[in-house]
Amino acid sequence: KYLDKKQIGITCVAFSGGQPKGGVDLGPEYVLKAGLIEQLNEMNFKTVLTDNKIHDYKEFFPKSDEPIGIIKRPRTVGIVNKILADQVYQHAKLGRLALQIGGDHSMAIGTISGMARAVKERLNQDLKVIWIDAHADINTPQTTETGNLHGMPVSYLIGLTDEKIEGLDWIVPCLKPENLVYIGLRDVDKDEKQILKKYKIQAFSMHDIDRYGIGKILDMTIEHLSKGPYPNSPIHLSFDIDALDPTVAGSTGTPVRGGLTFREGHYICEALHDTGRLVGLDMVELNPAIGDCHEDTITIGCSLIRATFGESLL
Ligand code: Z70
Ligand code: MN
Ligand code: MN
Ligand code: MN
Repeated sequence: KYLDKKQIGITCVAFSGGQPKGGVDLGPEYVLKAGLIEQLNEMNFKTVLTDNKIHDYKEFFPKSDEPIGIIKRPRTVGIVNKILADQVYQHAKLGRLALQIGGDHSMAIGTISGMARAVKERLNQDLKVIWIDAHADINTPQTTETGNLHGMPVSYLIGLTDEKIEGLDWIVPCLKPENLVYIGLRDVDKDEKQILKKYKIQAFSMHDIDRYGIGKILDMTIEHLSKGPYPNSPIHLSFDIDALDPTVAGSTGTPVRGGLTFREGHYICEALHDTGRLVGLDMVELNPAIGDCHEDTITIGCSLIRATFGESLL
């Protein structure tokens, strides 16, 4: 009965401009082809697909986009995320859950900006974010070694840089360091480690998961995000599929050994569903052009999405 009323606004972000590898823009197409919308409808969700299509945002791309310093495609990544923020905001302000399928992780600049804006407007509360990833994606334009913006979205969301870069200058910091928790980290750059320490960001590495087990890690995560004046404030889950072990989901641009198992990944989604606080989900970095197991990776992406929206095991 409760699920009857639930609507999911789905935005398909066929975008790869935040990193150099082709194929991550095919993620949404493959996820839809695998039957995700039918599966969500089967769970009694009404689904609304943004602009009724898989969006490549190419009509908004600038004619030229030379690097600025080391930063690659700043204007393209900037404009796509500006549009995406509005799309997510439109769903969220109507009370829909927001699901974004990627696409590279630079898209979280838009998804979280849009969701945070809606939560501020509707509830006057700050959005909380759980970031599942092998990487911290918190480089600044000053610390990045690659210039790839999918390694920097968190620094833009928190507002770690004052430098105004053309295309990215619209971004309004919307995430407080204390409202962010990482799970799954194992490939963090040296400067990123300094940033995590400096801002006292709650980060659970694979080592922590080995030590405490995923159950306790989720207890600690939810406890951390229940501090402050609004213990029940909305949570956005940004899930980079490379958090999973490459033997589980290898079709992704930057696989890193020693990741989450199938069950650990699903447990995270199930436990967050059980909080009743989830408002948004990004499922990103699915790259069907990489590896020989893209069907598994896509199937697991769909399964993680269903788990997040409450598919029960019993
Ligand atoms: C590195 C960078 C990254 C994903 C690679 C890697 C970041 N820290 N993120 N793959 N998904 O380029 O900043
Ligand atoms: Mn990522
Ligand atoms: Mn990653
Ligand atoms: Mn590195």
